Amino acid sequence: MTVVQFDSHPRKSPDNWVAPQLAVIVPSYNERDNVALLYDKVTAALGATPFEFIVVDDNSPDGTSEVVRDMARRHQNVRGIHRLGRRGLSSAVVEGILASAAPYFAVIDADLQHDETVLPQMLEKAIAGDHIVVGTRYSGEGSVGEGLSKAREAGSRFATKLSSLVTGKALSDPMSGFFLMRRSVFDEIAPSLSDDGFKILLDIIVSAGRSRARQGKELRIGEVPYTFRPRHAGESKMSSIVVVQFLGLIVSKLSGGLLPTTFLLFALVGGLGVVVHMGTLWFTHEVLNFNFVWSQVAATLLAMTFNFMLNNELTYANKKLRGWRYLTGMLTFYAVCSIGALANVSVASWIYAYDGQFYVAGLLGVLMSVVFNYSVTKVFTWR
Ligand SMILES: Nc1nc2c(ncn2[C@@H]2O[C@H](COP(=O)(O)OP(=O)(O)O)[C@@H](O)[C@H]2O)c(=O)[nH]1
Ligand SMILES: [Mg+2]
Repeated sequence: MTVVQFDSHPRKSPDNWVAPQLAVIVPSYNERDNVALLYDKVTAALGATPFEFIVVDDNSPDGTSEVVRDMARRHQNVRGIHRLGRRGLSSAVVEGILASAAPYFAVIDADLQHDETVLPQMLEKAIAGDHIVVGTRYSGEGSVGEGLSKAREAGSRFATKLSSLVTGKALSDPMSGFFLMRRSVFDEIAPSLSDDGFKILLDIIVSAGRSRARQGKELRIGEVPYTFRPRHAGESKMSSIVVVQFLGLIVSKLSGGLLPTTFLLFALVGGLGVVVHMGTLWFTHEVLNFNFVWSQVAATLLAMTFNFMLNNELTYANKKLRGWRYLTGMLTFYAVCSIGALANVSVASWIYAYDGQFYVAGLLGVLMSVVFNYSVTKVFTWR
């Protein structure tokens, strides 16, 4: 009988296995030159605390996942989650947390902007009773340091004010991407987190606050200041699109989650589409002297195309269609919007016959088609 040789270096039985106390979750996109360095720094910072290191990479073109696999061959506490066909910071973080096993987890950026040496202090605070411990860039000794440009610093302060509005807590840095928390608290709220966007902490604080309030308990949040560093290698993925998505998240949370962020962005894009439509109509009809029907056709086509492209970039940035699917997506979008327009006209006429006020009927018709277009394209276009 032949014995199958799996490996030239047979594995030892895991007698010396120590369960991790902390899971370090690292979302990454094009961070090839940062992840290994971060691992070494975290290892040094955590000393004897057993931890697992989970990198969630969205198929970075620079090959971050290969680097992570190589690290995992050399260190038993490293694992990579390699996601295909998906993009997005929040969903990456959620997936990494759910794949971990430790009773506490920390989320830290791969680019070395967050100071890993405060991790033990954050863990101590969580063990002592805080539900969430936030690494903060502003209060106490922490400062923005050299990490943010002036414009981003101002934007960040404004966002901080806005967020205290939705969280109802005076936190110094709710925009932080650096935090540590108890896994059990996260599990309570995981299903209610929105998986699009860049600002997962804000979402967690709002959801955990509500969940604990329902149980008549308080959410205890601790803060540990640190100096924000400049990014090590590579580029930032933060963009103006992220800012608009963030404002969408704020309004969505103010509505108690009733209006999803994607719906708000979809409606915003629709509003801009009306402007494009009226502009084109004016230009083709008044300037080019097309007859009204052709002007209206041109305006409708242009506005739908504009809406499709903008929704693909902004509303569904995490599910962006490309290549062949971009074309089929555009066709389904046209089809759905045409039915939406019919629904709009019939609902509006029906209400008009009943109520007789043109603006009430007109607005309800528009609302009807926005809700229709949103719900149907969510299923058929951006699946
Ligand atoms: N998995 C994943 N990670 C991301 C994505 N976008 C950003 N990241 C990671 O999230 C962290 C923060 O992003 P960064 O671009 O540095 O944002 P900034 O610090 O606000 O400029 C970094 O570790 C990025 O690699 C994404 O779409 N998917
Ligand atoms: Mg960064």
